[in-house]
Amino acid sequence: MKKLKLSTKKWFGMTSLAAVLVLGACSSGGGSSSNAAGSDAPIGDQVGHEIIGIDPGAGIMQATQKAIDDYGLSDWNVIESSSAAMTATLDKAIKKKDPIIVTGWTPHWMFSKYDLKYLEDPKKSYGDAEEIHTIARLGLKDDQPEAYQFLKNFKWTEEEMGEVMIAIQDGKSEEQAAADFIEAHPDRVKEWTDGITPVDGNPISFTYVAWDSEIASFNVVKQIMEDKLGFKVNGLQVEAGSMWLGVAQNDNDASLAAWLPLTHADYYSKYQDKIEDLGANMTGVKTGLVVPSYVDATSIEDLTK
Ligand code: PBE
Repeated sequence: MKKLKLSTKKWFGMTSLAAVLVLGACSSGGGSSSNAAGSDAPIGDQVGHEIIGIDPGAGIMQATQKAIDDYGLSDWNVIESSSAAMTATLDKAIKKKDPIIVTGWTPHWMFSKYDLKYLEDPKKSYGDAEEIHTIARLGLKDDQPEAYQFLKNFKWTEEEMGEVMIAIQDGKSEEQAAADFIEAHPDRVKEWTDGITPVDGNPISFTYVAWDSEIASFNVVKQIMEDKLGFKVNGLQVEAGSMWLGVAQNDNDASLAAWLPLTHADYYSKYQDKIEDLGANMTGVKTGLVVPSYVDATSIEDLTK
């Protein structure tokens, strides 16, 4: 039994070695994180000219296309994936100390789990002072003034969101992480709910995308609105386009995940007359290209080398 296992392992080992040799012989650069080019090779060769992206609807994917144009990186590819797949790929690369470039943003737990840095962006392809806004459907103010008032009041910080994100990343359920946050911050919850008369089970629906930051904000707001204000909250996890469209079409009441002015500029210009912008729920947020700090590159300009 033991012997059989060993020989199976050996066989697989040989197969993958053969695959590597074949790949090495016939490809001139591919292989996202193999570092076959050696650590003194240009960063583009080290990572096979690949940037690990997230879901195609995310604004950061459009900003990355813009960076490719702005910095003349036409030989680079942005790999579509998802928030979860991107962080899994990053984790794997870091365990092997392989070079890797991902699309990243703050707030995000990955900055507390790993030693990472943003590549400088002198051409500002990723914008400047970015904020996360709450948007609501037209008419929410009149139909559900209590919900409207709470959403107007809800503003938090990167550190606060970080507590929730990190707890989820460490294995807590989304609900438990939100409940713990609420218990730990009674004064904040009171500020946001102050003077609002609780309702009797009014339904309210949010759209959000499965980005780690937005999973955190939705769960905290859901739980405060249900436990302190008597709402019945529904959350629709959708693609970025549908997140905006649902609110613009009046199918859903609000979203906490509008990154402005740059990241969701296209969605904003398309839907601005059909939604109400309730203002920032968080300021000082950021998007860009992110690498482990052991990667030599310091600026997006270095990717042209
Ligand atoms: N993000 C996180 C989103 C907004 C929230 C930066 C990945 C994006 O649209 O790119």
